[in-house]
Amino acid sequence: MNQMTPITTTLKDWETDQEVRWCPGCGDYAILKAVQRTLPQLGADPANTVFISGIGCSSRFPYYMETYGFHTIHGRAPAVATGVKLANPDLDVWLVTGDGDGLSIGGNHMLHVLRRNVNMQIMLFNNEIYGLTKGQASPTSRIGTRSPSTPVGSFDRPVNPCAFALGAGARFVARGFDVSKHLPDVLIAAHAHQGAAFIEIFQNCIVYNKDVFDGFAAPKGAEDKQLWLKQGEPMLFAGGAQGIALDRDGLCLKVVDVVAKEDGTPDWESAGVIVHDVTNRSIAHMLVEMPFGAFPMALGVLYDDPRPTFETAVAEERAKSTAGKKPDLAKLLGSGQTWTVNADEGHPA
Ligand SMILES: Cc1ncc(C[n+]2csc(CCOP(=O)(O)OP(=O)(O)O)c2C)c(N)n1
Ligand code: SF4
Ligand SMILES: [Mg+2]
Repeated sequence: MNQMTPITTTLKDWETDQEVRWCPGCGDYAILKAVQRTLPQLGADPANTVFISGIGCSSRFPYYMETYGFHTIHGRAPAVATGVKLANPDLDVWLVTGDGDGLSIGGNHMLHVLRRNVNMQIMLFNNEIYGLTKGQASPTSRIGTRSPSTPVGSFDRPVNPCAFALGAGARFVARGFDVSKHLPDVLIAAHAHQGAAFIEIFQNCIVYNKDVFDGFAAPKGAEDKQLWLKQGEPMLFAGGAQGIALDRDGLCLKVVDVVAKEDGTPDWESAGVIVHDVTNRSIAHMLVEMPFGAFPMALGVLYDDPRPTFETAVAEERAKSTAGKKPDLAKLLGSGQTWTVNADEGHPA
């Protein structure tokens, strides 16, 4: 995020008159609404906000936000967004990408925006498929996914977006899903973070990969399947009947049962349940790798530990290298290997 003077807007101020081209029932609609609901809470100013995307259904997002936007080229949103942020560090930059755009053709660009720690919010809509091009398997498609490009089922190992982000050096990693009521809180935390804030948003592609996240996203039984992490709070789920503890011998996480105290509150301390510390990078690595099924899905802010941003370092470097010097364009152009073309003698051989 940037330092803004908060202004008052409503959800309506962020809506456009553009015809929305997503399929009816697509999870992208819910994410769009969550963002339009969150920006007024942040005091965001449309005149100072820009959404930058690549190519894909998800990347149509900037058209539907009543603010500045740039629908760039496939996989290159991180490069363009880096340029925008460097040109005007006061802009509040949001990057929108998909699992194909951000982790297939744009994987390399994603790596660099994260390791450089350019100050922006990065929303990766993960539907585990290439939606726009009619449902080919993507780098996040799970093994066995049948698609036009994998007719007998995908057999290459999928990438875990949050593990990728941590591995690339991201200092903020979070997860949410399209229809979750907690998504605005995740976006607010991302915006508060100074630096590249990576948010994986599970998104239902109702046409080409329907309901693949139902295992944890379906309302029925959600309490048992979702672990919403909160700074300073024990990692409890299933209504407090289960929690996440550290297996100190195996150096890994484990699910433990939690018994209730006499007053009905969960006795999580006795069960060894861990308290969430967003600055603990080792635990963050374990949380993003927790296999869903044996574990609940870890959601919310998994990791948040800021470091100096790229644009601050660039500005400092510029100030240092130009300190005490007066810019002189003519001198610069006349320096080094230069020669004079004499009209009488013609062009030098
Ligand atoms: C250079 C280039 N290669 C390939 C394409 C075709 N293409 C467009 S979108 C896309 C994949 C998008 O997938 P994803 O980022 O997951 O977005 P979704 O549609 O699922 O939201 C591909 C391969 C392209 N537009 N440009
Ligand atoms: S193809 Fe899938 S991701 Fe694209 S708009 Fe339709 S439902 Fe949404
Ligand atoms: Mg996709």
